[in-house]
Amino acid sequence: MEKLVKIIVSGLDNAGKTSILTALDKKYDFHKDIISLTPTIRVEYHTTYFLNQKVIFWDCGGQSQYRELYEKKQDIYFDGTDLMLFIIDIQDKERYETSLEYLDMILQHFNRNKMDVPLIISFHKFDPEIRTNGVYIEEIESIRENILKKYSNFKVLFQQTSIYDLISIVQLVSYGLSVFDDKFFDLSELLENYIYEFNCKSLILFDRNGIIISEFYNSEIEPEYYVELLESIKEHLFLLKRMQQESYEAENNLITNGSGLLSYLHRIKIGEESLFISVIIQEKYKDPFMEKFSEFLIEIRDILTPILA
Ligand SMILES: Nc1nc2c(ncn2[C@@H]2O[C@H](COP(=O)(O)OP(=O)(O)OP(=O)(O)O)[C@@H](O)[C@H]2O)c(=O)[nH]1
Ligand SMILES: [Mg+2]
Repeated sequence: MEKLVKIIVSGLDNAGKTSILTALDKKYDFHKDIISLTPTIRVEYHTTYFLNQKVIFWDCGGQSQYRELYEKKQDIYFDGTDLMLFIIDIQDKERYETSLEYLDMILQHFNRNKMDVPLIISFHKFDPEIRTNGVYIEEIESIRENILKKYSNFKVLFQQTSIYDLISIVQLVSYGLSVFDDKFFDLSELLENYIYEFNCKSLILFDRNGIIISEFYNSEIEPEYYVELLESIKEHLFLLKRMQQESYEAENNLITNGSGLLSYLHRIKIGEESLFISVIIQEKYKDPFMEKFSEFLIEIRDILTPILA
């Protein structure tokens, strides 16, 4: 039986909801499409698959007339929600209040109906150039604390995102989707063990759409590797698209870049599903890594097979 997952994406107009979903769909070359976006009229539906689950994103246009409509017809819009992504434009200071009032309207509906909906709240437009700006960091922290205090009965995760940081967008959705199955916990434990076995910088499992199923990063990533690490992961997102094409025969791809890092992408097939393992590692650890990799593949298959069955 196919499971249907309903994800509500809400937040004020101009917050960046449709941009996030467009970036997620396209993965590359999405900037052109985002420039030409117009405000969403009522609700637009985006469908994707996460492993064997069909996921429908309800992109709820945030202009005031639509917010009023959702408030009047709460059951039509919010019932059956499995997860809510709430997007706050961190650069739109004047409207933090309005944004939080909108959040409150929805959460009160969930409360009245005893709906235990997990939430992901994203501080969006946290662009690379403002990341070190103390003012934004303080604002984020204070909004976060208030939300946690006020809605302690909800399971809330926070994220900072920007369309100029594709990984942050991929992570936003990945966290959300993995709340649906406890087996993801075993997976993350396995990755944590192997990150130290391999001595690698990052170990990520992507589904065929480039959504992160599970990921682990080495706790000691030297600053000089950081930018390159993110670049290599981004390249893996493009590469896995190419590896899906008929003409791409190889099951793996190994690239050495100048600075001594190796990036390795490996496709595994389980039933009908293709999944991708991405490893970024220093060149000097390559041989022991290659020796242990087949053992890792066996273990990861053992965990994934029942999830996909
Ligand atoms: N600086 C910056 N701008 C962004 C980012 N994400 C989206 N934008 C811009 O924000 C504007 C609004 O984006 P939309 O995605 O249309 O906003 P929306 O939340 O869907 O708005 P409604 O459909 O009216 O609810 C666009 O001009 C985007 O280019 C971001 O991460 N950083
Ligand atoms: Mg929109």
